Amino acid sequence: TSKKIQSALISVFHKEGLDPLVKELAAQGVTLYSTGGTERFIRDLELDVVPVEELTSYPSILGGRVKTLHPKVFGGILNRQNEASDVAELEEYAIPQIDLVVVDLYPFEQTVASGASAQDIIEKIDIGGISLIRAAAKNYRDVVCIASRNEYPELLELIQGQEGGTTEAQRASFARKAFAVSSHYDTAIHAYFQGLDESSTGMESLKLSVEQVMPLRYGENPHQQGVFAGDFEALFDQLHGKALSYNNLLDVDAAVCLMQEFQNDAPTFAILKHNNACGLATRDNLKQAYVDALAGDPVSAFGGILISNKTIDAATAEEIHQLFCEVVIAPDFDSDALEILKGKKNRILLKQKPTALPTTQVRSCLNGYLVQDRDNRTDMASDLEVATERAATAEEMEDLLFASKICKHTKSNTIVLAKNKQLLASGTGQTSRVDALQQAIHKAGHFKFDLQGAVMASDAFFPFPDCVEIAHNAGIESVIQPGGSRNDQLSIDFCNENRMAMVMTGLRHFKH
Ligand code: 93A
Repeated sequence: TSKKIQSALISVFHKEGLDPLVKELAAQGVTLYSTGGTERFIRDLELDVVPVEELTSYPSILGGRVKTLHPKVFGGILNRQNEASDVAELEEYAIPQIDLVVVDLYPFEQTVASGASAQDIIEKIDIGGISLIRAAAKNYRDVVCIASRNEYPELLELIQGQEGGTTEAQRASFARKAFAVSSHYDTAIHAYFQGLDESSTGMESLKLSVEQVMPLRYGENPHQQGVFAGDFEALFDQLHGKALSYNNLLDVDAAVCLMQEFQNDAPTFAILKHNNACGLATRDNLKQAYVDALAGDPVSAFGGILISNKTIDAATAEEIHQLFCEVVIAPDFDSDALEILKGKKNRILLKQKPTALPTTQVRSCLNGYLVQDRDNRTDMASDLEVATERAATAEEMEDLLFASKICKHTKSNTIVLAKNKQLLASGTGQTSRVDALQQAIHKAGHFKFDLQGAVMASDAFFPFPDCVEIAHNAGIESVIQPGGSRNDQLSIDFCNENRMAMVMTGLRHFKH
């Protein structure tokens, strides 16, 4: 059954969009209570409105910090209409029933994002508004809670509808959305304080300043709230495109770490999806590097994150423009390249500044954090130990080191296959190394790569000789791996019997 609204408390920071709703409420004879600015706004529409001070017989005090925080307000919202004692108490204390609460909170996140002073930010922590939302949403059986301007049209439609009111199911749905608002709001406040508090991570290098909380539309999925606590602008100039999402940020992080390995190399282009490289090539010119990176897996590249180690020129941009991609990162863009890439409205273009990333990494774990040094060791020719009778040729050696750099930045367990400084395929995030290899071989075959003479990189040692056997059968002739398994000799023996070259790095590169 539908319940008509007879009284409403309206307290909104942004007044835009409120007119149709309050006009309709007034037309239906709803008693409107309101706070300072909102009350003036409603009065200017020539509608009747009761100042909340009149309801509470108390002025707004402490510069507005306390205006709705009063038992007459909260009693009117929180009472249970099916509880005789509640109803009696309303009567006793002359508390009017409130059926609808409409709040638009102080813009905390926007104030943080604007780089305002700490004092201004603190003042934008809404107390009364969030309490009104929580109270009305808690009492959804009797009260409608509108905690966002986005819900105005829906409420308007309901009260204009045939029933002219709301059902309990509709009020429960508004309550759910209201708690999403309050949860998001408190998460943003928490993130802000976290940033101020060095001891929350224990690390100076991760200290975040006031400007460093970036609101996100949502977390990893639309039903998850999220913010980014970090100084994005210290690392990038965003030249174009929509706001970055949680997943974009993770991909950008993966892309930047991967490309750092190729910083001083010839033109190199990488394409990532779900934080892993699905294409990467080093060439004499950037356009060719892009074309050969794309060839690695043109299917996965759709919607991917692109990164280059050199300024993107028009010829490369023309090629990129053919692809639907989320983000393009480069140290710079030629102006004509920029014009071409701006051809897609949402495409995010990031100019990477030469600022280094922090040397420590943090992630949440159980009820705390895991903190570690970055994996900043890159396998070098001088570190390698040749394990087999046949040494890798100079060309193979280049490909082995090339593959090992990609391997280091791919989710474990991983196997990377490469040839002529092109990523042919990889197996990513598998629970067994054999699965990772099989996946890589399958993918390479799917995209018609000939694996004859290709190299294989593994992020961790081979516990059994099965991987080198499978690799050999696929045409792979040289291998780079950390070594250190008690069964290393079995893999080495197999390589020797089959003229394969194997080098050991002594460095494991798990990435989870
Ligand atoms: O400073 S508050 O936390 N103290 C309160 O008692 C209070 N009640 C409502 N802020 C409070 N509000 C907020 O005021 C609302 O959430 C809304 O954002 C704003 C509306 O103020 P006005 O109607 O004066 O523009």
